[in-house]
Amino acid sequence: AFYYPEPSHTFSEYLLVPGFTSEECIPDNVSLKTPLVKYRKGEEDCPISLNIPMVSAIMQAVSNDTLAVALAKEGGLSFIYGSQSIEDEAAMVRRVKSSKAGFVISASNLTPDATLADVLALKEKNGFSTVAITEDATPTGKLLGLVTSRDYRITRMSTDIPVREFMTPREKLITAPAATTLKEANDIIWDNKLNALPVVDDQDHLMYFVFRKDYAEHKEHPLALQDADKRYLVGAGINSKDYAERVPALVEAGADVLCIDSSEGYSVWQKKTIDFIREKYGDTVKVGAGNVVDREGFRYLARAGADFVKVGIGGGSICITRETKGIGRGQASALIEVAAARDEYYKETGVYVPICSDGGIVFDFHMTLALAMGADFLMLGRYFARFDESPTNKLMVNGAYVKEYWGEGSNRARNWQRYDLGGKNDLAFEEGVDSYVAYAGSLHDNVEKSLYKVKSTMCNCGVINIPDLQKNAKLTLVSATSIVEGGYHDVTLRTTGGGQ
Ligand code: MZP
Repeated sequence: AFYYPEPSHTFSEYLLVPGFTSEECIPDNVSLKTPLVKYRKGEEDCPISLNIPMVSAIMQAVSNDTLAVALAKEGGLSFIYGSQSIEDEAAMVRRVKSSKAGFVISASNLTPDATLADVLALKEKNGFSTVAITEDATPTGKLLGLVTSRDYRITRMSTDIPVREFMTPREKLITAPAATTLKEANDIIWDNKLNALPVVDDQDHLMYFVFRKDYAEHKEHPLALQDADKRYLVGAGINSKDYAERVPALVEAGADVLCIDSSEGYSVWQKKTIDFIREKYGDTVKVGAGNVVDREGFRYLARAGADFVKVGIGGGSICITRETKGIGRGQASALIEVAAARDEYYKETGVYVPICSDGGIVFDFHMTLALAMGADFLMLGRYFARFDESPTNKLMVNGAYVKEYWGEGSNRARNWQRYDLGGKNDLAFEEGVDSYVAYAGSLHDNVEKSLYKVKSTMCNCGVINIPDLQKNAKLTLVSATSIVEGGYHDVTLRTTGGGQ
């Protein structure tokens, strides 16, 4: 047998050592943009990237269409759970894709006194070409005004002017009713010298924009009046058994990316699944694979054509795989080795295959550690299960609100295909538990707070983007005694609270 020379470690055994913080290292300057799928780094743009490095777990208790829309609004992505019928999963994907993304800047970010410079910063950061300002800061809210690319030119004069000066007043806005064809929209755009035409429903609520540029791109399809690349991004879980039926249904429903959901991904079944997708769709359908915990597992899946690779076995909060089967590896050690394998593979081939750290994130600082250790993005289950938007019941237990959260390998989920090795179905055994997690409120509030902490830590480390964090972070293992030193100690608390 092969024995690893070092014990395997997990996140809480590490700390980041600060780097030099320069003037530019402030949380507002931090970009959390990160690649989701493989690409030739340095030669082409990543075909799908995320604005925040968070995806939600492929689990019944986590990723339905409601959570998917909420997370996509923040710039992340959900993988709709695959342990349901093909029709039901495709319907969830369809519901996410038919939600209107809009281009709305939250009112909390954009007060009437905000200056054009503030809008431009937000426009740049989010990649918007037009900012719509609505009464209640939602895509369907009453439209108050627009700041379009045309206004941008005024910046040559000054960027200190309050934004309302640049907003087209509601009464003067040219809008089109929902039934407008692309041809008609185009005529309105050109006749009025507009950059963008807001299309409104019969109650005058904003539905989407038609851009001048879009017309040029879509003029061959005059009836395809849709705002296409501005829909919410959504992913979907698949398995290595019914992929021949499930994949076409999800692709047809509009899933942007798929992921083979398996507890152990270093297997020929994953390659067969990817082969099927490549044969049928070439590279147009993106698919992640996993989970693996070492270099060999990563290389196998990268060579098999995976668009990203998920890392982690046995570290999930509801997971008992390590206790049941005795397999797995400390999440930090797994991640560090796989990140090195990804970089090695990139040097050899020029192809950067992003990796996702899946499971075991308990505290917000674990997120920063995982990114520093090389993760391109993180998959979280317990974290999202706590929020209003997750699909499970909110209950009062012992005087406190909780949400239900159960593993895909639990009797409740009965997602046996996630663990299937071709054995007898009636001998399936549990690898997950059915549990409660403390209810935590809305996804938006929590994600905003968690990521603010991540950004602050990155500033302490002297970096303002994820690639620089991965390159420059200094990490130290900590002894058991210094972990004690890291919490409060030798004092008696007057109040309870705090925590993450
Ligand atoms: P966590 O964020 O709750 O710690 O972990 C979520 C991850 O645990 C999922 O993305 C998945 O990889 C894994 N998982 C889901 N169900 C089980 C199980 O029942 C499991 N064992 O390990």
